[in-house]
Amino acid sequence: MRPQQRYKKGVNMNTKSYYISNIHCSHCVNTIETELCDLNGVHEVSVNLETKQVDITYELPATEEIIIKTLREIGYPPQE
Ligand SMILES: [Cu+2]
Repeated sequence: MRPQQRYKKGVNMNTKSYYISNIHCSHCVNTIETELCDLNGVHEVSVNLETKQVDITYELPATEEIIIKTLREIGYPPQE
């Protein structure tokens, strides 16, 4: 059985996970969350300090390209 979709609204809702090796403290977590949540179309950002994993739920006008570009600009280049 397929898992239920978390969001009914937004047919093009996507969730992507990235590994960001230089996340090292709560300041990094806050910076990433704040900057990504500011992007139009980003619905949810979850940063795990232990695993250095960032989960991002988004839809248009946010795109993977914009998210990656933003992360690079703020000094946290992601590895998928
Ligand atoms: Cu830090």
